[in-house]
Amino acid sequence: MTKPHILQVGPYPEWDQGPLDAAYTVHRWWEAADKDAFLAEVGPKIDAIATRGDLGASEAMIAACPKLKMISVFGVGYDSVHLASCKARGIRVSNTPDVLTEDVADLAVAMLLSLVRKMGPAEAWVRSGDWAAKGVPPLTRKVSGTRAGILGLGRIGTAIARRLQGFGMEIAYSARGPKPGAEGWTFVPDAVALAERSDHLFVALAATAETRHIVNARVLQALGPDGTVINISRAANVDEAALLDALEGRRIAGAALDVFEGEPNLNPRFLTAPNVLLQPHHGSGTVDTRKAMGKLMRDNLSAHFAGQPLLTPVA
Ligand code: 8YV
Repeated sequence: MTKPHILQVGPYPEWDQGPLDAAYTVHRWWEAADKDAFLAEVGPKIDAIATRGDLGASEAMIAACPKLKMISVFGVGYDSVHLASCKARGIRVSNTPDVLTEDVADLAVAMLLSLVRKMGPAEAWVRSGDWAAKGVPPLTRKVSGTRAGILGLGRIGTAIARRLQGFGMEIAYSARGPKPGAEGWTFVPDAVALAERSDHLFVALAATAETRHIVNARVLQALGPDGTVINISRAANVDEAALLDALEGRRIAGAALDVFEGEPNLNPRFLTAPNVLLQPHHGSGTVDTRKAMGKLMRDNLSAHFAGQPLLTPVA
């Protein structure tokens, strides 16, 4: 029996690559020197696409694969998959939710603490000899007992809120509507009102056309000079130019970011902006979680080719 043809958009860890190569004829798009020519050659053979949350599958890529029936995303975010094309052609799409929720929420809280308690500058203070030469570093700000605003109370937003309760923080959130099970947390209808009542604003939204730049100049002004932004979702949810202006103008206290427009090539202004914590989109980046994501990505592919329902369908 011939093996199905898979278009693989980006590299996976070896523990995933081996099983994929064993089960499918894998065409490695990211290794192609001329990607258009590569797609023109292999596209007609492709039965499924294996991609990642950060890479997706463009409209052109999908159009180049007339036999395509399924896209399996290694990641919870599928905003980079051209869903309109998938819906128009009945192409099934899966992602890898739940298995990464805890890791992403853990990193969001770690980023908050590191940013506000200035752990990066404090380590530089030790390493540079300033501790011996100048004494204790500048004082920072307390995190426990402050006010958290969660933009998007989905799986990850909820996990962040539960962690922050342990710090005695007052939790408010903005979503399409009040969430069942969020008793004790305050629902706030829009981002500006949420920012007005928050010290630390967590961006935990799925990226959609409606959420694009939801964190804008007005939200940042409402957050104020003692406020911070923590983004572990997608860069598209934040107006980066407005954020950089607010950081450089010290109109907010700081930002902790795991995602960037154009990543991994971020806006160079971030490299010199004051009080910004930069992380390389590794919210889900632990061995345990990436193994679970890879297995779920592969299990969705297997279910598809076995004619079974997808384990975690999005479309
Ligand atoms: C990506 C993510 O999958 O889950 C997501 O949507 O953004 C990440 O976990 C990451 O790009 C892995 O390569």
